[in-house]
Amino acid sequence: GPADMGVRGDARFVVVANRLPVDRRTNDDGSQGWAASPGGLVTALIPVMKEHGGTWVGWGGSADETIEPFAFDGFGVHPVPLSAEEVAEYYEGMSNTTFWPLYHDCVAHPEYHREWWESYMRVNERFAAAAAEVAAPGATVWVQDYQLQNVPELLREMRPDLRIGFFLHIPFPPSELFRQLPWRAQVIQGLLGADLIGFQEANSAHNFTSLSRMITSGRPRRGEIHLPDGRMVIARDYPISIDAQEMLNLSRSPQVREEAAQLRADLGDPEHIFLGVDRLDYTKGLRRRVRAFGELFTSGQLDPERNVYLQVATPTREKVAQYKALRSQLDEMVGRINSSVGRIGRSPIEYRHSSYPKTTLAAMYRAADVAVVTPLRDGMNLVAKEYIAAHDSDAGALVLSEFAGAAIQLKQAYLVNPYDLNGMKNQLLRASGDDLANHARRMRAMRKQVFTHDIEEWASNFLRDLGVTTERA
Ligand code: ADQ
Repeated sequence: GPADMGVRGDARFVVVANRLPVDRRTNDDGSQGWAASPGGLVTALIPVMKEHGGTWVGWGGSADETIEPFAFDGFGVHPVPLSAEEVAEYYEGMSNTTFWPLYHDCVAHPEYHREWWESYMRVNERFAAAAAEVAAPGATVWVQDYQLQNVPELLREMRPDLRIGFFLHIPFPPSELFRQLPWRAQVIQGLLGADLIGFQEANSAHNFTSLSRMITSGRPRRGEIHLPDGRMVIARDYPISIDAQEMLNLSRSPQVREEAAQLRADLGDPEHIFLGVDRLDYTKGLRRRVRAFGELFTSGQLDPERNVYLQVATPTREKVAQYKALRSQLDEMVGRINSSVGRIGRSPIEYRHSSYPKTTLAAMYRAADVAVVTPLRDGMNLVAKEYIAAHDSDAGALVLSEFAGAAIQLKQAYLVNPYDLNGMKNQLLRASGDDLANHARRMRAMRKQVFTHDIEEWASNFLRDLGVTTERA
């Protein structure tokens, strides 16, 4: 409000995200320092931060810890503290046990708790206040994702001079589901504080614009929402992507080539390697995927002597009950299948809980004959795009769920409905059995898509529409 007029930061570009773009690390001399977090969003936005004198506002990742703002690699880092109770209520609760399942078509049951919502709003206010503090007059602020949906409105109240963008990395659900949310009007209002709201898919943008009619009068057209105060908000799709060139360079490096050959040998030099790479999340369709492979191996339609299904699944959100249950269910399913179809020294399913460095991931993509990406619902799914960029051969195949945002861009994948087990089994067999000409045609088309529409294009398209020009390489 007017009380804080005149108190301004100097950042002309501000990113607000739940997490900071840096992780703690121990330097060679034993001192504590920071390193850029791996991941596409951080890689894409760091150049923009440097170019525009930016600051990143986010949580450092551990509870009850206060970190002073600092400069990192040419941009500002502005930490926001969270108490242990806020981590439980705002993050594990409202963000990951309410919004996450609700926005993924309720593939798990969302829980609604008033104290989680109150905590969510308090934390959103803290993030908004931090952004208001660091932003220069007339600066551009880009808010990221479902943990911070009320930041746009709260920030606009504090700083009406700012240009505010918001991007949702997960789907925005259809009205029949969204309307369950007891705080639905507040969330829509919160998002409408932005000038531009980006979604992964046109469908999500459409769901949001229709819902915004709860608040606005008149029928929104072409993603333009006209508010009673005369302001206009644009909602449209900006499908996210990856740094395809970086992934390809990595995959072609001698180290990764060697690691890929070693991996194939370690797996017993099978005819086909099927690969899954996921966070251990119930939206990723892991139970159904394992079941499909179990049936294929048991029936002999996939010969367990000549085929391997390699699944890496990084545990996440381990304090949330649904994730704990998923982990033990999968352990049990994989154990049961391997103990009945494998033989000593040879398991048809190789299942690992670890998180792997980028080079190992690239080696897996390079070695895999078939990548299997079968989420029940997914905003985009970057693994599908990473496989296409890294699999430097025409002889490869992608089995992809229709319910991943990526299916809109990767039309030449072997598309599946992950709820249809027989259909999925057939597509797995078809993908591995198809001839080279078919594989080549599909892989080339998808490669063209991923290399033309990379993460840099995603960021510059969004920022252009928000009124920021970036230097494109
Ligand atoms: P996620 O749900 O995390 O992202 P995804 O897009 O697949 O899903 O990204 C996962 C990333 O983690 C990939 O870059 C992958 O390489 C990496 N990863 C996964 N398992 C790993 C492992 N075992 N070891 C190392 N790395 C691993 C959310 C949305 C998605 C959306 C992205 C970006 O849910 O739909 O695509 O944000 O907007």
